[in-house]
Amino acid sequence: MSILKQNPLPFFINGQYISPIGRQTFENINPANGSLNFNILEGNADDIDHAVSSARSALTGPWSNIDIDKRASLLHKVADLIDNRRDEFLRAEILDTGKPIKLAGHIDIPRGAANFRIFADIIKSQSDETFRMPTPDGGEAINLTVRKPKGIIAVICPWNLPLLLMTWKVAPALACGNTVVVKPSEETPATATLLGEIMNDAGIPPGVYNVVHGFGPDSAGEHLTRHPDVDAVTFTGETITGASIMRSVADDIKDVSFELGGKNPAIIFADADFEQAIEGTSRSVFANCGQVCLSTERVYVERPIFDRFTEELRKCASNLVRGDPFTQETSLGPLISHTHRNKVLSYYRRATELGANVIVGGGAPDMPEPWGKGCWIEPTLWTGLEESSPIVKDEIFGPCCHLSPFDDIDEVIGLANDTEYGLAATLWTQDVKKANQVAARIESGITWVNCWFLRDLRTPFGGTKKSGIGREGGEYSLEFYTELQNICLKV
Ligand code: NAD
Ligand code: 6OD
Repeated sequence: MSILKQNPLPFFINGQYISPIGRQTFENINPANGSLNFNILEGNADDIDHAVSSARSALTGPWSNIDIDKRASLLHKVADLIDNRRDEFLRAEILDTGKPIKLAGHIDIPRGAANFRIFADIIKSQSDETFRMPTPDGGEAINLTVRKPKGIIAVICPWNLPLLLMTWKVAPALACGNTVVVKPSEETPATATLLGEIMNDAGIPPGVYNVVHGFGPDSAGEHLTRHPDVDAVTFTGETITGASIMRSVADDIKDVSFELGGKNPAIIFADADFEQAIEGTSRSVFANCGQVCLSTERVYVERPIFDRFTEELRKCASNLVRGDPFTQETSLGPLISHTHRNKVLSYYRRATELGANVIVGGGAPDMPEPWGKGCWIEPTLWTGLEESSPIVKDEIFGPCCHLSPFDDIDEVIGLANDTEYGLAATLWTQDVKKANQVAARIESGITWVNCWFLRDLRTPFGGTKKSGIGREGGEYSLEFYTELQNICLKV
């Protein structure tokens, strides 16, 4: 029987699925049709303690005895096993999120496996640094700078790209010799749970990878970040949650890596390849129903092409196909939950109250059965709002954006940067010199030119301002997942 059929959904601790007696449970629904996916066990402080002590035993025991070559080959095995069970992971991710199979099959699951391969290869290519220096007595000393595992890493994950974003933290953590306790989002527990079986089948020692379910405040998430034996916390989620986690770790001075929210601008210059700019902007606004931290929510279009661009983007929104996430034709899934839909709809209503021109959408569609109880929403475009309006300032995390015209470069750079976030930006122009000059002045962790969501896994990823702390990706992940030690040998 698949572990995902176990009711309630268990934790994975010390290499075993466990269901402690007396825990509360909570429900998780399929956002496409509102049906019950799972009852899930909610972890308490004892469960976190159990997971952390298992992680500590593995860290100081079997995992520390496995050399880098063997570690890397185990991680390759994990990747291969995810590939072998691709359809199971795909189904689990789609039931949890409602995202279209075209997207999950192309991005989420393959990238989840690829994360293990890339970090396995990176760790094998690392070497320690040495610095020779003279000593006062005429001799010599050798400084050996080595990377050591940081210890037990708490991995707190969001629901929008569950496997992809979790493995992007778990893979480098394990590659560097750490052990992890993962707290998946309460909305998307499935793939993290399934990964436990893969870890066992790959031969990863018990306790290296642990999963405890639950919520954030006063639940598994907060117990984990506050646990005194956790060495560092890597978190992807909302900025306000990041602030709260920062307070939780303050007393123990734990290291944090934060990937937080965004309010990402796209700038469309009149000299852009129009078709490409429309296609790319449409994807960046509507992919994953706008629930990507890198989604575009503010579009600035050079005035001569503003009306035409707005009209073509409207057509793209109108052509999106809602429906069964398991069919290839579906291009727009539901939002993750009714709670999130209520939040997005409150922004839709606010936009109208503030006098926005609603170019398309603005509400929730009537869906035919069996989708009637799902969390569906209309893709929505607005124009005409003040830059200071909450629609233009707040991260909405839905399939929507506001479009404004601009007249010159300094003006649009000012508008793009006028946000408390700084995660991503997208420029569309055929003038390479202009692209280069504008990109350098944009305050964001990543700026795409004539593309979107294209990222070599070896590159650094992260945000400026309230979009995050630190960079993860490729060798940059080693900064967070290892502790540098300098050993000075007088020879
Ligand atoms: P969220 O902050 O609500 O929750 C994320 C995780 O944190 C969940 O597992 C939740 O249970 C846990 N959590 C909540 N409060 C906690 C607390 N006090 N202590 C410990 N854990 C706690 O985020 P979400 O709604 O799941 O995800 C959407 C958000 O994530 C958006 O803001 C989006 O921009 C952001 N995001 C950012 C990136 C990035 O790379 N920058 C990537 C994906 C998502
Ligand atoms: O896959 C990636 O490169 C990445 N950083 C994805 C982030 C998605 C945020 O929602």
